[in-house]
Amino acid sequence: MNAPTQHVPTAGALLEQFAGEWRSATRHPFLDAVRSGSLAPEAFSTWLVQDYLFVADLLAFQARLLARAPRPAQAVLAAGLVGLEAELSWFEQHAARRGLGLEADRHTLTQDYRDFLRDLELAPYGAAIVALWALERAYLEAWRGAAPGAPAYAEFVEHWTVPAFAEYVAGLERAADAALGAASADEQAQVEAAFKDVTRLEAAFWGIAQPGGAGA
Ligand code: HMH
Repeated sequence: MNAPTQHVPTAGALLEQFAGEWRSATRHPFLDAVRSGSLAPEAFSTWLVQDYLFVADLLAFQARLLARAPRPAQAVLAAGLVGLEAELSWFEQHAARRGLGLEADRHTLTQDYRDFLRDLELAPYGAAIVALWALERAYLEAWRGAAPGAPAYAEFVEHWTVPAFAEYVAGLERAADAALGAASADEQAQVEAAFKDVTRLEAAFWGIAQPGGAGA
């Protein structure tokens, strides 16, 4: 009856614990320029090609994560994989329409993100599912902040803010919370490190089309 409330870590608590980092991951001059229309089309194209390469790497990461996920998390991860494959097709259609080639080399930042996802395959499942949730949630919040977007970019902003995407992110959060509830202190530390790494990588990625390449 008088037992102390046990502290169960949640994914949502990380957003407050690392509020400054989260802000950097979800607000950026690139997104402001998408909203206002001041973004040069070439800069958007550069970013778009690198994001396509990122999504291809994310698909590989998520396929391996699904293979080691606990039974209750399989549905959201499997649906997410189908969604990522469709997302690649969507990028390919838009690239064709813009006359863009997608066979570009990876930018240093895209390669860094790929290496991070590779390393997560050796980390505890909890750290990996929290990282996946965090990177999808950051993307959703970032694009919500750019809504509705200047006419040239509005269809992209809409695509990345649809309710189905928000529901997917909520499903990932449930899977992340389930993993956190069972995490040891050591795993919890790895979760926090992975979360912070995601915020750093997301923040840098928005600057990928800047002259000089934002941290490249
Ligand atoms: C950089 N983060 C980045 N790109 C994306 N497409 C997502 C997250 C969401 O899939």
